[in-house]
This record gives sequence, C-alpha cells and structure tokens, in this order.
Amino acid sequence: MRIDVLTIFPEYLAPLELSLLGKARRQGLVDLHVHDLRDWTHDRHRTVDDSPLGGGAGMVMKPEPWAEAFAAVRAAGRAEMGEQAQPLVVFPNPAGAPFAQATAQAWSEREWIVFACGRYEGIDERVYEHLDAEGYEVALASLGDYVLNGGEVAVLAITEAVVRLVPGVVGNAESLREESHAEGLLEYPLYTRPAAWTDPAGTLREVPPILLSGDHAKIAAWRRERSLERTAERRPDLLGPAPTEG
Ligand code: J9T
Repeated sequence: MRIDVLTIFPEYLAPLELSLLGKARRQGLVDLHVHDLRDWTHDRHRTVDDSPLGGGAGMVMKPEPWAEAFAAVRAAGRAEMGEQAQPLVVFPNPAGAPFAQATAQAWSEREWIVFACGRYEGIDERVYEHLDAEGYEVALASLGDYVLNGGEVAVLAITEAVVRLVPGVVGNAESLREESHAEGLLEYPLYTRPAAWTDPAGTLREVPPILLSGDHAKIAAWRRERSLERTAERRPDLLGPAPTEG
C-alpha cells in the first residue's frame, strides 16, 4: 500500500515512522510519502491561505497549491505504480462520514491513499469540485463529533487503524479477529496470572473460575455473553436501534 500525506506541518506526521508503521515500512508493506503543501506555492512567503470571501473570521486555504499538489502526487504515484493507479483521496473533516472499523478494513485493501490535511477554517470549495471533475475518488472522514485544529492528528489515527489491518503487518492474525469491534461488539474482560490476587487495599480478587476450567467451548460462550452484556451497557448503539413499543 502506498500512502501520501499533504500537510503544511510535515513534522507533525513523524510518529508514523515509529512502531507499527515503521515495521510495515521495513517489511515493504507500506510506502509512506509525506509532502509539505508549501512546496507547491510560488510566492516569497509560500502562502497557502487567505481571508474568506464574503467576510468572516479566520482564514481559508487557497485552491492553487492544492490543485498543483494533487496533480504532482498523482503523477509521481502513477510513475511508480502504473498509469492505471487510482488513489483514494481522504480529507479528515468533522463533516465527513464517521470513520469506523469497517472503514479501516475496507481502506486496508486499497492500493493507494492520499490524505489531505486542511488547516485554518477549511479549504476553498472549488478544490473538491476540481478533484471530482478530474475523476479522483474523494472521501471525507470524521473521527467523531468534535473539531481539531487540522487533519494531521486524524491522519495519525486513521493510518494506524488502517495499516495494522494490512495483511502481514500484525503478526498475529487471530488477535485481529478476536479484538474489540471485529464483530461489532466490545471486547470481553481479560485476565492474566495470578489467578488469585490481593489488591493493595487487602481485597482478594479472583479471576472467573470458568477461565481456569480448560473447557474451551464454555469459555467461548462465557466471553460472548460478557461481550454482549458490555456492549448493551456501554455502547447500545452498536446492537442496532432500540426496540419500539407496540
Ligand atoms: C480539521 O479536521 C478536523 O477538525 C477533524 C478531522 C476528522 N475528524 C474530526 N472529528 C475532526
């Protein structure tokens, strides 16, 4: 998988070099390219923003650097991957579709993702129109109902969620299938040794005895019940719409 990131704060993406993604890169499974949007400006101050037409607070990102950046990144990617290659362009945005585990799963099967990090109040609307007209596949993705100062932190989160699902990246495929959200349920409670533990307040805390029984079918059934119970308690929305009366 190739990942390009367009940002005015390339150093903000440094954590992508670490741990999981670092391993995926060393294994040749992920090819990451972080770009400074200002490389596609032509004035002395490398200007990427201007005041909103029609008035209002804050600044809006100018269209020209974005259009040049997308053209250059698409050409560079196609030069490596072939002229048929089509990136998915992702704009992290609180007005986007909620990013969820199913999104991460679908995107982990993509050949190429280009993340575009907006800053300031937003990006000139004509950038989206232009990308549409040029045949780019574009997605807006939201991490939740809150606002960030820019898309960079969202790209860190989305990239980690996606890359760990790329086949071969996490050694243990079983742990991916069993984990929270894999089946649309929250994870069951986990325990390790000691099976009987006296906490610092002097209370004896024992693990549920069934986990020591060696009966794998019973353990699986118990875990499923706990997952359902937890999901109903903490995230009832994941179980579907509440039943209505009558
Ligand atoms: C600038 O981007 C955001 O504020 C953002 C991006 C993705 N999800 C959010 N909830 C906010």
